[in-house]
Amino acid sequence: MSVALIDSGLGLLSTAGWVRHLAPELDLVLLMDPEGAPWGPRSTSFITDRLFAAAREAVRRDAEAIVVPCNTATVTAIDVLRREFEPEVPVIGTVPAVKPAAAAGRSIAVWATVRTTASSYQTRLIAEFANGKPVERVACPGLAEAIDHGNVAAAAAAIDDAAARTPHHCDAVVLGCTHYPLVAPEILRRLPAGTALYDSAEAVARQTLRRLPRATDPHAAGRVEVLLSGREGPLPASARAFPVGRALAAAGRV
Ligand code: DGN
Repeated sequence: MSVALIDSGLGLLSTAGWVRHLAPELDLVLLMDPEGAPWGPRSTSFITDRLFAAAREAVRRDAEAIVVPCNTATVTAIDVLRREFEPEVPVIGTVPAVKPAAAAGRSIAVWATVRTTASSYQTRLIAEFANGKPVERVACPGLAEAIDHGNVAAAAAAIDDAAARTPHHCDAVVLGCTHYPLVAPEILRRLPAGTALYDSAEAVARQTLRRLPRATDPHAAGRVEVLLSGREGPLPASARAFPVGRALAAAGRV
């Protein structure tokens, strides 16, 4: 059985890594959009069009579930995507992990793209789960692109900038862009000792497995395929800087 994961770029890796870890029998199609990335600063119609193009391609290739490991795309267009593809194909989105951070009683800052930071979706999420506690919203312009391009200096500068705008009383940073867990060690190094990071990758992977339309064959050996703006692979070289990128590349020989 095949599951499609859609993001503008490398942000999908952490969720794909979790899906593979939990269910190595699944085939994965990783759909990235280097021609349209980054999605963070784009318009609603642009993001919706790119997301739909990728989802249609995934269904054409017989994907039986569509995962959107991208907060930006989820807060922008998950409802219209669901209306188009469900119930035939389940659609699983990603939102910042405010709920578990709030449940742990933390003082929270959410780091995310400009679009996610400004979204009413995030406002509703905070209202629903933060138990009335204030949540700081810290936009991180340029960080997802720097990660996609393997630009270590630009990523470090974007992290420094976001850390400087994160109030000291926050003892949890929710990584509300799926690219950011890839540089979690660098982020932690720039935050006060004891700060906890939260992300959604494992929860989204587990939710994906719960929503699969049928049982998997536990003896199958899942393959990993890559599509870049609709064309077949390879996995971008910058992905191999991360352990999860190397593991997925080995699984798919991509
Ligand atoms: N990975 C995306 C997210 O979770 O919001 C951001 C992608 C981008 O293109 N900026």
